[in-house]
Amino acid sequence: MQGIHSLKILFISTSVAPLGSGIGGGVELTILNLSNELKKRGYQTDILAPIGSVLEGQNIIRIEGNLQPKAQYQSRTDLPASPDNSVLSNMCKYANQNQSQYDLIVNFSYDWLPLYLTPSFKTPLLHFISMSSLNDAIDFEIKRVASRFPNRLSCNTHSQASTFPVPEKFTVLGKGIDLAKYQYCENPEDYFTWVGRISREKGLEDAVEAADMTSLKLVVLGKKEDPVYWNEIMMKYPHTDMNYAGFLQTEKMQGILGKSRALIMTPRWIEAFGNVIIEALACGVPVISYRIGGPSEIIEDKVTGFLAKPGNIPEIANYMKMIDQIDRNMCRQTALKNYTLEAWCDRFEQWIFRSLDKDRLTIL
Ligand code: HBI
Repeated sequence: MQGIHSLKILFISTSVAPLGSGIGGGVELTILNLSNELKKRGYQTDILAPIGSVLEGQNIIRIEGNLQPKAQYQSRTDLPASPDNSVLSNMCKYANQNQSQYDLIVNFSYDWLPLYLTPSFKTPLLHFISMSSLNDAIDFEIKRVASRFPNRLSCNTHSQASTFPVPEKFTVLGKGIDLAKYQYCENPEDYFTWVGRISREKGLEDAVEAADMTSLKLVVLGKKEDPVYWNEIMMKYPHTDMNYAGFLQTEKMQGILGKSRALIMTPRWIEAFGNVIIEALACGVPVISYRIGGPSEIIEDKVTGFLAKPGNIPEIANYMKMIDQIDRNMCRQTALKNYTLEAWCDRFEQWIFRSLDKDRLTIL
């Protein structure tokens, strides 16, 4: 669907790290891919992001200030956090002061403040919610936005939406990637991969335990966001056949991921989506994960991978031994059918048009 209105959109990026650092996780790829596809359709996109952000080919407006504490490390009852000279509040202030230059603003940060400020914007402020429910104060603001501004909330999957008090108020967008960037690999080498931010909620230790049980090789890719956690795993599994390949940009990352026998994904939280799952499928790589959150909606059990009972590591290990049963070409075909950038951006456009029409109606 072509962008009929070819609007001017301001993105508010995640506020926990500069874009391109890898600590912004899936949202970095989400913003890059959406912005690229929207520009192809005639839109203009500006991206508000912390100083130090780098995102190829994008128009970034760099904002100074102290980074936001990560929501996944806070407790459910923590009050909204705001450091002094907060980069998030500086981004919100910039957006508010310059809102008349834009047709709409889309917030990608998972925080209380932009949600709370929604009514104070004349230009419609929409929210892409990047994670499952983590905090009561944020949930409350999501509920308030949902009741006053229909169609202002989107997220990745139905299982992510169902973690919030108003699941029916979310537009579920799924995800898409630029499949041309992922090379299909028919004959893998003899190793498995784990790809993600190395932090406790991503559950690397389960995949290492499964590799240890099966004596199968595991290659780990991703930012060492929590070095203490990494060292704990190294101490606990000194003899496991695993190696760390670093945090790599897409081209190099998919070169290693694509040659693996399978991606092992072992989240300890309700993964909102799991970009890396569709990146794996795009390369023909099956995925072994837990039957919870995004993986349970994306992986077709026994067709594009296997789904184990959450936390059941022996089941993960067993599936690693059975992985050759999965047809790698079927994995690639699934990515081509369900996860193209074009289809995802169509859904994003439908969401913003629905929201804008609604707003025009409320203003009229
Ligand atoms: N935490 N407070 C906060 N705000 C964010 O925008 C945020 C986060 N934690 C993780 C995160 N964003 C990104 O890794 C998302 O891709 C999940």
